[in-house]
Amino acid sequence: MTQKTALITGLTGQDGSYLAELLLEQDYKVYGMVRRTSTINFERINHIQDDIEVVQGDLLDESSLTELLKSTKPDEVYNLAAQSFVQTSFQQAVLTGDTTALGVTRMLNAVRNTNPEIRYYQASSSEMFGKVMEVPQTEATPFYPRSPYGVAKVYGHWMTVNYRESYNMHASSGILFNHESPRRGLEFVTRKITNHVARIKQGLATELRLGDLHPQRDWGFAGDYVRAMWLMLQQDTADDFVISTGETHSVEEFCDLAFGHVDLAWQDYVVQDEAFMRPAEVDLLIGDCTKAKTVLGWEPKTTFTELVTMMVEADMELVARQQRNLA
Ligand code: NDP
Ligand code: GDR
Repeated sequence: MTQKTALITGLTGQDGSYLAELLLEQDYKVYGMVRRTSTINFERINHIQDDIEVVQGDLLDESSLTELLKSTKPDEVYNLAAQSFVQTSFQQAVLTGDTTALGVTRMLNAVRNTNPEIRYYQASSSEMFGKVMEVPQTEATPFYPRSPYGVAKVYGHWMTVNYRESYNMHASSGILFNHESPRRGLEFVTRKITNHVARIKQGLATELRLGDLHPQRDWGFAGDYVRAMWLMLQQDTADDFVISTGETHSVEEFCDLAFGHVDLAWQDYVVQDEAFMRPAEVDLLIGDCTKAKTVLGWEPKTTFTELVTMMVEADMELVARQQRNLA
């Protein structure tokens, strides 16, 4: 069998690193696109850097994408790159639109103009459901985004559907609910909590400042979710799939479990801070992934408790290691 080639955008992000690992396990030739930065930011991919080929490109520059597709000749493109932080999207709405929305069109154009046979994965999001129109959310639930990020993702989703229908491209959209891991960025609420739990437990911090504790999210493990991305591109027909756990928990519940894991009470440390409140909030997300279970044979493996425990323990180790290195 000939070796398959994949191009991942957003390689340096949480999902890019897990997806690259999965594709290497499947014996793919993996190219990972990174944008030019003044300092190299390969923390999440250091351990696999020798096995993948890092190539330069930027979602803001279509010709860079076209050139990359010509030189790497992928069978599959996973478009994970985005301005992905919801809070920042309120302050940088235009940049978020340019990257997270128009970036999708640039990549779809590059695929179409280079080799329309390439299978394409678009990283869509449960944030598109926003002010939810039904509970739980499925592929048929209407969208009602609540942030510039959510609006940008709706655009990217529909462009993916449109290129599939207009040009017969194998373009799939994965509507992924929140997925976390020890590699999650420190500004996202789960990692912010687990990292502070570790720092508080080890005497390096005394409080954790958070915004609204009531929002509920359907939180899964990123390592489980990248498998769903890959499965979508192995189907004969491209389609859209909700990927979720079917369980929802509040930010407060996450705090309770994370602090409780190291025998602390969150109420003693969490301080509410207006600075982390959003102009419009997404109060409740819970996904129904029946279609993915039926068609892809995918289901999540990691439970909520396992996820929180894994993240707290990883941060406990990380903080201890950082302290040893400083000593
Ligand atoms: P991260 O924020 O961890 O990673 C985003 C990646 O995009 C980084 O590699 C970043 O590079 C890259 N990037 C940003 N702007 C550009 C640009 N202009 N050109 C090229 N690369 C760029 O996100 P995740 O890994 O968590 O998420 C992956 C994708 O899935 C995103 O599209 C996100 O919106 C979406 N998503 C995520 C969910 C989640 O819960 N994690 C849920 C649903 C959807 P750099 O390192 O240089 O900043
Ligand atoms: P989200 O993730 O917006 O769902 O987007 P995030 O972890 O940022 O927020 C989750 C919920 O927690 C509330 N919250 C706080 N959030 C942050 N970041 N910091 C805080 O201090 C804080 N306090 C309370 C938020 O208001 C929100 O309700 C993530 C991203 O990965 C998107 O890219 C992805 O598409 C969606 O998940 C699905």
